[in-house]
Amino acid sequence: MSRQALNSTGEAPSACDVVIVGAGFSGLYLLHRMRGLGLTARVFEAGAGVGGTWYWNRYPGARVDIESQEYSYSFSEELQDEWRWTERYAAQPELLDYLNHVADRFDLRRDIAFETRVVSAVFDEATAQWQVSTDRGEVVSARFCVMATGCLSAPNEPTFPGLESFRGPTYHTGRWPHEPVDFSGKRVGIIGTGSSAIQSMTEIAGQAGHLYVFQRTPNYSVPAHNGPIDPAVVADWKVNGATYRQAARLSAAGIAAIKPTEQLALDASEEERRAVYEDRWAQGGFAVGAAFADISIDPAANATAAAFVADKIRGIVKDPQVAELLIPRDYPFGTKRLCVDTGYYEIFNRPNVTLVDVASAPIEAITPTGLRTAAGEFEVDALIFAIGFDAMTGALGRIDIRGRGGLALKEKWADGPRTYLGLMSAGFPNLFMVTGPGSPSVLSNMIVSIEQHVDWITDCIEHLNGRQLAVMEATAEAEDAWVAHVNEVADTTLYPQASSWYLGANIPGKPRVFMPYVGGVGPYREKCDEVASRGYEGFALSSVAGD
Ligand code: N01
Repeated sequence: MSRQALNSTGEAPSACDVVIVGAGFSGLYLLHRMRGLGLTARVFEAGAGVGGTWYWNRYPGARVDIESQEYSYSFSEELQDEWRWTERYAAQPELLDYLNHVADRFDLRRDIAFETRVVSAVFDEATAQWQVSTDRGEVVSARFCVMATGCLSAPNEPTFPGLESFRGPTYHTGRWPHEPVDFSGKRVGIIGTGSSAIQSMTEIAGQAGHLYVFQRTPNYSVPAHNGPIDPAVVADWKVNGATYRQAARLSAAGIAAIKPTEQLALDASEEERRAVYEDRWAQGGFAVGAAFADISIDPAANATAAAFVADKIRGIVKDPQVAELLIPRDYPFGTKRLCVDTGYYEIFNRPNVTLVDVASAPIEAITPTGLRTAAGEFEVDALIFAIGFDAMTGALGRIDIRGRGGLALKEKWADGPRTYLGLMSAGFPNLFMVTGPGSPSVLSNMIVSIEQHVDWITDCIEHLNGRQLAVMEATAEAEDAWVAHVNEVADTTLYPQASSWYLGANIPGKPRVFMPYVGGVGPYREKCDEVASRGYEGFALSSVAGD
């Protein structure tokens, strides 16, 4: 039976071919591709502007940690030719300018409803339509629904006791205000030492009267060596950009600048190893993480990388006690997302920065004037929560998504996300996810993975339309096999050894399942292409809606 929802005005839902949730890198490109197929599409975006991650994460120091020219769309030659990046690693304002430029250049805004959050998406089996409802009371009926909701878009909300009693301003790095925040002369406390904290405190340390860094788990961080973009790189990309793009698509992490290696750390002598690590450290960014082929799989090899970075920390941080506190010990190198910084460890040599170990003396409460740990009181004027996100499944879980038989995606995923290729979940026909759990996503250059998914989804819809097929759905068998494969590959690596957000370990009660696919961007793409070339093997395609 059809259960048609109504708009808050009492009117029947408006209809379109595709509803897209989110107007970040994924949603914008999807809209462009859907229009290219001649389809009507509506995009719903919670923010007041386009940009997704780069709309929300406006904290000081926010910047990408993949080189700008690689962290940009490749689908349009003209776009690539006309856009000029100014820095090796673009900062948030420039990335947001870029995405606004894309929205204007491809005339995307007219199909985007801003400040509109999708609250539910319900599949009506009788008509094979998704009924998508927003917090503005609108209901839209669409054949396809694509979740372009991002992997790191649902903030981990602070729940510290006494939080509401704090008299000063509080900030979450993932929901930073639009107007500049002035910390001059202020005592600032920051909770967390992940990428967002590391980037922001590097800036804030220079402004605040005093910065207290509340660290529970130290993170490995490597230098970005950021600066104005090298004109030689720009010139090289003009000639070889297409080759680099293709290399990125076939690579492990979707990054052409990281040269693959077959060399094993344990086959190299101590001197050779050090030379390789030094060379990669000097290159900047993630290069160190891929210095040897066995770092992510062999504990002894991994320990050589960990020891190298520990030595670097000891060399930078003058106070030996602080240096030791900053050295990670509880998990293998690179198994929590590596941070890429601009002078992070150096801030601990400043007299106005104090590292507070909240692993040995946990945070007990937030007080009206600061924060109390088991070791004492810390008075601050402002508090920053750099405590991360409910990653990969958080944004999907905040929407009431219901598939066949009214099954809630959240219920289906109660023990961890289950998808086929990270693109669809059985029981949820015509619902696609961009960079969903079970795809390389957060272990890759997101833009390469986003383009791959959007292109695959576009080809798939074209395939269905060309054959008058109404419904497509992952089969339970294909999904089971894929989930098993994702786990199997993860278990060949050291990744599951860290209590990371990749595993959902940062959110109390979240099932511990390694969510991204660690098999590599290139092999994953091959698999997706193979599935498509075999008539979408593992998916059930049907021409009838049917109850
Ligand atoms: O979040 P995180 P993030 N008490 O989860 C701590 C991407 N990103 O926003 O490890 C005390 O990494 C927590 O401690 P612990 C990137 O993929 C990219 O920094 O749970 N501390 C940890 O230190 C990144 O990985 C870019 O013990 C608490 C921190 O908060 C991802 O986003 C820039 C706590 C959270 O770190 C997330 O990064 C920024 C508590 N109750 C982000 N709860 C670039 O591209 C949490 N913590 C450059």
